[in-house]
Amino acid sequence: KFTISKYPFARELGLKETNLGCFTGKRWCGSGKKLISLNPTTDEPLAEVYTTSFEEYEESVKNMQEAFDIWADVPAPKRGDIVKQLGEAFKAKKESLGKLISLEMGKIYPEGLGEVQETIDVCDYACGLSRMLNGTVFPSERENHSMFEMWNPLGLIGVVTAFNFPNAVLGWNASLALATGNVCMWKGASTVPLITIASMKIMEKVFKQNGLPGALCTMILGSGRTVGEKLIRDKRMKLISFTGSTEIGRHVAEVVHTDFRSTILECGGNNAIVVCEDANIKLALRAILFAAVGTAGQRCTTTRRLIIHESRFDEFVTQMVKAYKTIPMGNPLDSTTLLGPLVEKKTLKEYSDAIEAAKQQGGKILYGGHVVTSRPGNFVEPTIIEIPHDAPIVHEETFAPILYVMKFKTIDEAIKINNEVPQGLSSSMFTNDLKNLFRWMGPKGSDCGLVNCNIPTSGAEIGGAFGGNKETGGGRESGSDSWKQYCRRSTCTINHGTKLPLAQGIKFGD
Ligand code: UN1
Repeated sequence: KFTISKYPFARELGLKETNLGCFTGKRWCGSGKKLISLNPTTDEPLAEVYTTSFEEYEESVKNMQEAFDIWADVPAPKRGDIVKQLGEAFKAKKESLGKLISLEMGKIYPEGLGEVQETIDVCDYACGLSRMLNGTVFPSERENHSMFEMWNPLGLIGVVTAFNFPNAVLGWNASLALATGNVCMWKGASTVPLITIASMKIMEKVFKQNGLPGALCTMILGSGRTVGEKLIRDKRMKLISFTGSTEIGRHVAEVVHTDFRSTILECGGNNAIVVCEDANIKLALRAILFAAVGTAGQRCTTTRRLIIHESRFDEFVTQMVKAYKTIPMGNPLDSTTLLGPLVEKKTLKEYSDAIEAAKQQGGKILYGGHVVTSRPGNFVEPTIIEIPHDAPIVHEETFAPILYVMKFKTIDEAIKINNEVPQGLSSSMFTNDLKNLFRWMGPKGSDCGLVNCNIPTSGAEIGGAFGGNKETGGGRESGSDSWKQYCRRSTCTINHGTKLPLAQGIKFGD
């Protein structure tokens, strides 16, 4: 009754009709509840997966402790070389994994490939970084004293990823965590267990080939508050990196911060594009199509609000509606498709509820607004709604291709609208005017973690720090100095003299 075996790429990735959903570092098992992976395009069951039990969780943590003992002593550049090999292993499976992502999650194949490329790139980045985990040397105010900073690994780290980037977000976290000397436990989303298992198998092989413990990265699966809750509550996990809803992110923050452990939170976004009077409309249109419709509106970075200068509004919106009419919807594995399905059935209701709320709050549907019932799968029409900027629904994140459009008169008004939502992930302004641009990027500008100009809100590169402010959670992943979050910082002061001068010149019993 399961269809997974008919896909050669899934067989190549070692997937079967029945799969084990726990890798303890030493063995594959799964004596927890059974999950069924569904094809979001056809509703067909792809395969069954046995999730992780509490005993298997415990066994995995023990193996991680042993693995950390070995791994922390491996010189950083050697760790970097292993991470580089992970990147190469993902590269070798890029096409098959890209297809699997498309099949199980529903994003179109070019985006599936792009996601694996993100993992490959960040592994490369982390390898380079492994020779640059530099601490600073400070001049000591005391004679014959040296002072510097060291960055040591935290130890065991929990990484909880979402369905929408089932491979890349693991890539961002595992690459940096491993390069800095940590070991990870990965919990993938329960809607995409096959991608999680396939990715874990790729990494397992690299560890094995290098004679390293498999528990450098373990993997658990579970739905509801089962092993995931155990993971976030586990004091042995020094850092929890969580990607998902603001609601669960808040719970993670409460649990983890109570123990003074750390978090990297990447929660909801409510990203806006501001189209200025002088904007290059052609460019803006293309960017918005990618960012609002791409991944069926299921990126944290998806454009959800469009703030257009009143003088360009009618012209721009007319062109948008025209473009929306031509978006090919269908099987994400077909090369002509641009809009695939939503990940699961329950999101269809979230989509229609949001449309209903928008209508009640003064929204006018300019395009779309319906769940597609003429075919199986979780398809919805890409939707444009003209609505006041302060309608409550506009301030919520609905994980679907719904774009709210609104007008502005002055740049400061546009920035105010951009900043008035509780989330703060990504933002972009289309302008060629330096005055607008520097206002946008300056102290009174966009309050988001990603502040762009003339590009989409989505599709960030791995080299910069990725993450957002306010209810987005404040964490930063991937590039820049994000690696520091996976380390404990030690300020080290050494007296290499024979006297004991005290700081601030204090005399104490001299
Ligand atoms: C996410 O949606 O959780 O910037 C991650 C982007 C991608 C990553 C998105 N590079 O859209």
